[in-house]
Amino acid sequence: MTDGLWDGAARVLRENDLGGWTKPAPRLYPHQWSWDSAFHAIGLAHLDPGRALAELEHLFRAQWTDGRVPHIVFDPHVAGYWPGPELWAASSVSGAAPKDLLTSGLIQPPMHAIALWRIARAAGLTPSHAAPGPRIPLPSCEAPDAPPPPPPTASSPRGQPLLPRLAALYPKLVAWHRYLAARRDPERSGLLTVYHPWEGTDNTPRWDAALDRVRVGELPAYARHDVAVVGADERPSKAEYDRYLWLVALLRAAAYDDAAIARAHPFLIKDVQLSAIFAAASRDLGSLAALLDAPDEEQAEIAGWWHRSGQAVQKRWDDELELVLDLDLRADRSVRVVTSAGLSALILPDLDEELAKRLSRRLFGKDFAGAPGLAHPVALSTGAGAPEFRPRAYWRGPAWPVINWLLWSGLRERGHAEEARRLRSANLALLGRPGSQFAEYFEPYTAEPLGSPNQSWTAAVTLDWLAAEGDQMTAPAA
Ligand code: 9WN
Repeated sequence: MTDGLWDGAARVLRENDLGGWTKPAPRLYPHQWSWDSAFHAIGLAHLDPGRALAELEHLFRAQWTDGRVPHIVFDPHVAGYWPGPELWAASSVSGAAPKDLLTSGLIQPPMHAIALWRIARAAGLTPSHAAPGPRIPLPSCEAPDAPPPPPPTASSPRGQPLLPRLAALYPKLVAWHRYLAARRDPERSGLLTVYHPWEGTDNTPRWDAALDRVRVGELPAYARHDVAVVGADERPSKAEYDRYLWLVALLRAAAYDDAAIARAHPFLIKDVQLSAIFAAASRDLGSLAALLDAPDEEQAEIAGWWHRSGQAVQKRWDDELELVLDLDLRADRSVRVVTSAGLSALILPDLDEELAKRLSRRLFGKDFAGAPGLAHPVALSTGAGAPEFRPRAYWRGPAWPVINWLLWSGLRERGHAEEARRLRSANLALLGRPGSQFAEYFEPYTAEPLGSPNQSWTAAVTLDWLAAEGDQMTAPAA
């Protein structure tokens, strides 16, 4: 069964491979998405570290000169996808967007350094391996405005040794984290701000109250691609979609300028999950910096990011809900909604052990993996007891394997081995059921696969779970 699951997951990544990058899903998502690609790289690292690196190289070719990594890099060969590049008009409104590539103007969580560090480890580029070798000169860490390198071909750069390629990517990651630390946190609070639901877990109820306050202006008529591919009951409503589009119109009118957005945008939320991922990714960026012998000041700057965000996320702890909570800047109010984002502090590198234990109990408690009646004890995206809970609706209840992977990685890294084993086993049992099809998300009581089948990041985390050592799988449910 394990071999079949491994082969199936590898096949999904192969079939969604477009030659150096991977589309998230065969029909629903035909372009390159930012945090998806980082997860793809985590899975691909087990199959071919060079190909995993190519995934990130392709994405970072579309990095803006201000350091931001766009949440979508559009494939110009795809017709009929909406909303496409014309909605964003990125390069016509912003001088920071690349001129030769089509991108969105939003971001997604910075999983990339986590992926790159895992590639380095999978390729055997550990510090002990790197230390005796020649010092790799680091390119400048300024935001990149040099012309992009040529696309990969059979012999170049994928055939090249990995360390120089990793060294070439590293400064782009530093520029990306610098963008996040400065522009997405002008207050230097350690908490990063999102401007739009599409900057991570789209339709989560965490955004409901802030979206309710958005007054939608004149919008051109539109026909959605998503509801032509997936059932409308699983996707955002028309009222929500109108608000998404209106927020894009405002961001476009602000030319995606962070200072202008901070002054006037109606949707500004300090996102704990984004900030926790930033902290964990900055720790891994620090490991890469040490591997590459980056200057001391830069290593200190990187360490400062993960300490600051790690502390800030822990301060968002709410004793009553036993979760960390987002902060709605416009309403000056905590977002008191029970979702898996509230558990994301589990991935913080310097999480207080007492808090870790409480979060772990919460994860396995009645709102999440311990909810009565679940087909498999996996973490739900929205708490089963929350008024917003809807077991079939996108981020409003279904179980998402990638989010489970994130929580699992946190448990594992802090040495909560038994809990990590339980979560991994439950997820692999769900993914190993006949007909699971590496779905984007799952109805948690029936295990019905929902969203897109053959979702690349689901396949990628399956590979990583299967490759994880020291754990025994339980048999899949009949
Ligand atoms: C919009 C690709 C992306 C993920 C997001 C997920 C969903 C897109 C959509 O799919 O978002 O960006 O059309 O709903 O919410 O996390 O990156 O898999």
